[in-house]
Amino acid sequence: MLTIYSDKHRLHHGTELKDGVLKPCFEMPGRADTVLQRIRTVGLGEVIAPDHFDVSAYARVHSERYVRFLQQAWANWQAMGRQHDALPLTWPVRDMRTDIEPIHIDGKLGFYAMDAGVPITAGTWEAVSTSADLALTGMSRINAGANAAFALCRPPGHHAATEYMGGYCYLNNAAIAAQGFIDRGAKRVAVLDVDYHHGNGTQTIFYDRSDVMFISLHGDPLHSYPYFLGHKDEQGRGEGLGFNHNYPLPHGTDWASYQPALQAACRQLIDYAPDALVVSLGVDTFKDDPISQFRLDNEDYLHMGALLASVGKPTLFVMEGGYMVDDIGINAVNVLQGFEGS
Ligand code: 6XA
Ligand code: ZN
Repeated sequence: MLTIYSDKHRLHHGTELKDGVLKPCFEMPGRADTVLQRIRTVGLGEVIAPDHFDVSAYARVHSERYVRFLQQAWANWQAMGRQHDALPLTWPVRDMRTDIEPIHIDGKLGFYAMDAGVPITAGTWEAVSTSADLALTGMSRINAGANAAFALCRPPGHHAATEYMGGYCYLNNAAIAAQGFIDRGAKRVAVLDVDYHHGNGTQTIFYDRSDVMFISLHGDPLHSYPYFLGHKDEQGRGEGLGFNHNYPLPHGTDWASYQPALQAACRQLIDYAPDALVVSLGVDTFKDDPISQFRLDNEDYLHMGALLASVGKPTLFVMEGGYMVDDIGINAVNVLQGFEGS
């Protein structure tokens, strides 16, 4: 399988507020390096650099002012004489105004963020825009006839919505790619999110639409991040009603209980008959993941790949979460090999 990769992900490496302490993000450069190394070890296929896309491709799913904010945030932060990573501290919660964008950078950061897990550093924009370009390049290869491709995106994207970042995500790579398929003539596209965390950003972006179906299997938001979205009764709205499907699953979910949910999701995908499938591929469902609570094991990811192949559609895999244990390389590549081998 073709992989799209760039070293530019290394330009983004920041700190997050976790357990009340400012720490290096779990979302770190070594993740992509480990996955790439595994791709080379098993000889998965060609690894290519991304094409360059205009920011207007990102603004198909994000607002223009949000994209501009991401581009300018580090400069605005530095202009205040600050050296450390930019992080939000104040948010517009219930009953506060969201119709007026603040001018102060601290106001802007809160306005455009859902949490304090999205540091902005000197290299963040270059890394996140390149990450989106990886997904767009994979989309464009599939559009030109490839059956599958893997965009080794870092930073990830599925928590980022039209106008906010969160959970290590800035631009929603999977959503940008899904929209790219539509913009090139696809009638229907599906996004299946198998990351441990609900893809709140992707869900929100497509919630009112029937041309992009969103399905997510994830830790129940009653107990797991992002907490405020991802319940079963979220089924879409207006035109989009019936085109959003959530499978919240309990702590400790292993393959025996994960597999039936994935099978049901695959049946929904087959019924929908999309022109292309985008898989938000997080492997933080692994039993030893440091921040998640499922119990999938190495070989389960091979079965996952085979099940995804049974949908029978051109498939773009987009890397999401999965944290720093050596197995993230094995697990991500097992999905891709399982997909190809079936
Ligand atoms: C809170 C946890 C962020 C989860 C990120 C993730 N800082 N999303 O893996 O898929
Ligand atoms: Zn995750």
